Formats: sequence, C-alpha cells, structure tokens
Amino acid sequence: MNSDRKHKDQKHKDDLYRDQEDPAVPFEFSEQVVRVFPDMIERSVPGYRLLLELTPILVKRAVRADTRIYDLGCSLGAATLAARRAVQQPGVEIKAVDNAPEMVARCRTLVAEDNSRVPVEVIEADIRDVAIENASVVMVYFTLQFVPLEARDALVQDIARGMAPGGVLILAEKLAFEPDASQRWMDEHHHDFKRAQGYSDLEIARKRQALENVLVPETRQAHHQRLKTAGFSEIHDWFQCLNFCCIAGVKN
Ligand code: GEK
Repeated sequence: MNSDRKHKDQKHKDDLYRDQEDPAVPFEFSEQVVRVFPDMIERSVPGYRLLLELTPILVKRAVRADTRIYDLGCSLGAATLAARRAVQQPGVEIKAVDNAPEMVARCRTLVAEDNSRVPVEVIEADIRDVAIENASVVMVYFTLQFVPLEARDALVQDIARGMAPGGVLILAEKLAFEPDASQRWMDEHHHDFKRAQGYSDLEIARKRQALENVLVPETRQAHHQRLKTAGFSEIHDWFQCLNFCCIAGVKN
C-alpha cells in the first residue's frame, strides 16, 4: 500500500470529548465530527459494522430495475456504498442525502473513489425537503432520531407515498425502552460497550450531555405505530444490538 493510500484509509480517532472542561455544547455534525466520523460511529453504535454487512442482503432482494434507492442522512455514504454493491439490475440510481455540508463534501469524494457504475447523486438537503419517488429501497440509518419529533410522521408518510410496489424502508434507530428498568439496563450495557471501545467515563458523560434533546429516541412501539399509519403493510424487527435496532417496513 502506498503512503497516500495508507493515509486515506487511516481512521482518525474520535477524541472530541476527551479534553473539554466546560459542559458539553449541543452536538452538531461539524467539520471536526466529519473527520472522526467513521471511528465515532463504529465505537458508539454496537452492531454498526454488522448492519452494513447485512445491508446488501436486504437490498439485493428488494431492489427492482428502473427504480431508486435513497439513503437519507447518508453521512459519509457507508450505507450507500453497501447498497451500491448489491445492485445488479439495470436503471437503478441512488440518491444519498445529508444536510451537513462537510459530510456531503467528503461523501462525494468517497463515492467517486468507489468503483461501481451504479449512479449515485449526493444531495445536500434536509431529508424533509427531498421528494421521494419510485423508491424500491429507502435506508434511514440513525437519522430519524435527529429529526424533530413533530416532523417524523410526515417524513415517514412521504417516504411511504414515494415507494414503488413492494418497496422496503430500512430504518435503523437508537431505541427508547419502557419500563425504566429496561432503559437503565440498556444504557448501562451501552456504556460498558463504549468503555470497552476505549472511551473514558468522562467522554461518555460529555457525549451523552451533548446529545441530550438532539438525538431523541423513541420506543419500538412508537416506530411500529408510525410505520403502520403511513401504510407499511409488513413490519419486520430483524436486527437489534443493545439499544440500537433496525426495522424493515414493506409497502405492498
Ligand atoms: C451511516 N446513515 O453511516 N436532513 C438531512 N440530514 C440530516 C438531518 C436532516 N434533517 N438530520 C441529521 N442529518 C449514516 C449515519 S448519522 C448518525 C447517520 C449518527 C444527518 C447528519 O448530518 C448526519 O450526517 C446523519 O444525519 C446522522 O449509516 O451520527 O449517529
């Protein structure tokens, strides 16, 4: 491996909350976050890697010729690239959307470096403003949780309306749990996971504080209800790793 390539592949370690002394400010997808993002998400979301490995399996079965795949809240395009690998049908295009300009810029570079001929358009926009049309697959990985609560129903309804027959919404989210004892149990184990990934107690506490009211998780029942109301006729709980899950909704 030449040194350029090695540099590109090197993951910058997430140490954003290591040395801060003041109370953490609300979390944003800033340039600093973009730099450490691959390391941050892998060490914070148990099962993230496995979810990406399983993505082509779901996409392969759901994608249809001459339709679109959407990746809403694409960050650096990890799910986009996983889905792209699975496409064998003609006429498929991928729309990857994110509203953080630095994410979008870096995502465009990574997509350009990936050698697949399936066209990908990386769009800088709020996912609430993007028209969903003729979609056989819509992936929303760990992004609905950042959308204001009051806007989530309308967004999922727009997605449902934009689905081609048999289309699949693949929704990955951090979950909230009831009763309190379940929430506590999940939180404790998630923090143990982060400790095992090398985060200190202080880093974990600061990140938690920064995400307060920014990342707002909902219960599995709330997600099911929203999907049902939006018209998804099948709902499959197919993946969970501690408090992170993935639900598939099929629109027949
Ligand atoms: C992955 N899916 O690697 N409109 C557009 N983008 C948004 C919005 C919005 N309203 N709100 C947040 N974002 C990715 C990981 S990260 C999850 C997704 C995390 C974007 C935000 O800029 C960020 O890039 C992404 O959603 C959430 O599979 O960091 O926990």
